[in-house]
Amino acid sequence: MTASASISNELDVYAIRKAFPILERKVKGWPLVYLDNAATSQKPFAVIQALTDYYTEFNANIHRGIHTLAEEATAAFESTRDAVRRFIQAESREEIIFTRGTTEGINLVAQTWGRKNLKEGDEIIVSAMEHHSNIVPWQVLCAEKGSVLRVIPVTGKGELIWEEFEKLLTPRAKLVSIAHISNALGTINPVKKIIRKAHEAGAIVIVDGAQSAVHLDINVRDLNCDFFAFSAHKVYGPTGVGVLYGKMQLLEDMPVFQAGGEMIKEVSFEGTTFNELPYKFEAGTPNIADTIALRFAIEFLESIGREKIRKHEEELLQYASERLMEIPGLKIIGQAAQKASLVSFIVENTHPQDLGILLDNRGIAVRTGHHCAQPLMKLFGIPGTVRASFALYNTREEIDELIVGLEKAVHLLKR
Ligand code: 7TS
Repeated sequence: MTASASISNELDVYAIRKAFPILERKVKGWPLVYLDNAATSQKPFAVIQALTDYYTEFNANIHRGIHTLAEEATAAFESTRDAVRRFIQAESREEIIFTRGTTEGINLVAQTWGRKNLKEGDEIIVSAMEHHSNIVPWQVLCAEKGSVLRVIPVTGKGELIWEEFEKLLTPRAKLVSIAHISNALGTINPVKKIIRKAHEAGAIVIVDGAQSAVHLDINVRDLNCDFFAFSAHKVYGPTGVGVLYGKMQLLEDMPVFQAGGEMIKEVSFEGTTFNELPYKFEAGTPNIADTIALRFAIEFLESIGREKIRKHEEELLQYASERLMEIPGLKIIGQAAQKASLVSFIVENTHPQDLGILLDNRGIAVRTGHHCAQPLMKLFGIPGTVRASFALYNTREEIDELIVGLEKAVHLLKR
């Protein structure tokens, strides 16, 4: 590949690729073409090195030790909180709660804010394009509290039906939990507008930012969301750590989530007082190494610049969408006007899984299946799709490889 083939004058994708050691590897004799970034992104060397540095140089438990290693580990851990605050433009570091990921963040809100504030007959609004982790925690809560789950329908293009959303905003609606970007369709939902409308109706809003934190410049203050959850592993960081942002007042009024060490101020058998924010929600020894490494992922993104990345990913999306249409019988599922850089598709008379296996035989990694969005697949009347999702290190040539792989796979399957 040559630098002149770069699709963007601004982002040097070939230089960026060098920061990701895994992109050097071969799969089944072919150079890896990694197009499963919506599931998890690959990690730059700086993130991998941060993990090694922690374990080789200052592994210690945090917050309680007075020795040097404990102080160094605590400082590194807490510096990630500052980096996250900056990354999502929250007002204060106390509003940044470390979790295991988006799923845990949503469950935390359901089990604390939800348990305290919802009662029988109250309504929770989600959309038809949610990931299971933004459906099931609410179903569990509804079963416990007698609350009701309402669903905003989507159009054939994969956009929310705004009038239906407005109709759902009755005085019974207490909470809206919505994906910023659909992992199955790529739709970017108008969350700022949704938040404004929901607030007018007296409901709070949780934004599931699992897919958006990596693609969009997030400003929780501008969005005015009440909660925002995302996972480190989808923003070039490690697995096993995530973030829940919550507005200070809401977090302060919420009961505790898990109980144990760290989240207490003082314990006695007569009664226990709880720690301040954010520690009130961080019981037990956290995932220290991965949290420390998350800062390096954020700094990596910041060093390149969000705008450059957005432009590059947009070009990839446009190029992939155009080229995919060359495949006879291919249909793109999700044609929203505002889309992130992923394409879900089906090809007539072929099964997504067969296509995925044949692509893997050429080193091309895509996701196939229902993408943890079974209700959405049912709505479209399909068992699943093939999903190619792009990251800042993907190239136009890789999309060409995908097209060749698909042409060959379709030819083989239709024979
Ligand atoms: N919400 C959305 C919109 C997601 O895409 C995902 C993960 C989650 C929540 C859950 O995130 P986790 O980090 O807690 O697991 N999405 C995907 C995917 O599309 N393929 O694999 C995981």
